[in-house]
Amino acid sequence: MVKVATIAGSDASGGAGLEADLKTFEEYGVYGMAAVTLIATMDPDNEWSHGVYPLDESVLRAQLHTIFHGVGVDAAKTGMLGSEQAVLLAETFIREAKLDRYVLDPVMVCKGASEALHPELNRLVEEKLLPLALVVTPNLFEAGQLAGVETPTNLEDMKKAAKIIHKKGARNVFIKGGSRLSGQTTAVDIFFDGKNFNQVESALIDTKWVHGAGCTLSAAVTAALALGLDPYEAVSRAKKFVTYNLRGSFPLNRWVGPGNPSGWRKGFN
Ligand code: PXL
Repeated sequence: MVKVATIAGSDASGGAGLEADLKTFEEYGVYGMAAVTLIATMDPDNEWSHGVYPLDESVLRAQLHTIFHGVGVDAAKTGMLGSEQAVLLAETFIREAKLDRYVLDPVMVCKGASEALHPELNRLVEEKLLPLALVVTPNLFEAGQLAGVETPTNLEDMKKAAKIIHKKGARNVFIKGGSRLSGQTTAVDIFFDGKNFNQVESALIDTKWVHGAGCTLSAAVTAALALGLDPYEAVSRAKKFVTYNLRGSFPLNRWVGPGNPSGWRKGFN
């Protein structure tokens, strides 16, 4: 059985974070494990405002020991890390395992939360995790932050950011422009392997309340890499998976709607 792990936060509402990752792993037919970095809560009495509760370093270390030394992984991803210690622990375990198939989802924002999360960690993530990443999956804001440039608003700027991020050590860069790119009639993302750019286009879907799409995408890339797909194939497949995921989404309450990881097999196409 192919085994994958997510090192990420738990989203109590179930639409993002490690919950989205595990659902995605299941759909890909791989065995999923999770090391919980923090617990994210949302308050229905206060306009769904987010609370973030990091777990103790020792708790995360014990989980990573179970996963990496007790089971072993074919691929892993990191999502929301939330603390310096979590970044450093993820780095140590991934490096010591010599894990080639590592996907960095540099989660810096959350749908429904208006502010950038943990901006003080950006430098550390860039220094410690970016050089280990086989694939990094920033959205436009995260790409700007990782590259040290303004948030890209067009394809040219996305390409410039991708080149800088590649130079900083990620072997493959997938920037999600999606519906937020100006002047496009499709959702456009770009993939850069250090030599060539590929444009990945998909239908524009109204995602005003869907959250967890970024987690789902990076989880899908991780599972596909574990199954032996190359990075570009893994990303292209993941985009299709997320398109179905978004088409099958539904409202949970008046603030959020999760994607639907089983969308691809329920005919949402
Ligand atoms: O979608 C970003 C995200 C990642 N990880 C956790 C989250 C969220 C957004 O809610 O809660 C744990």
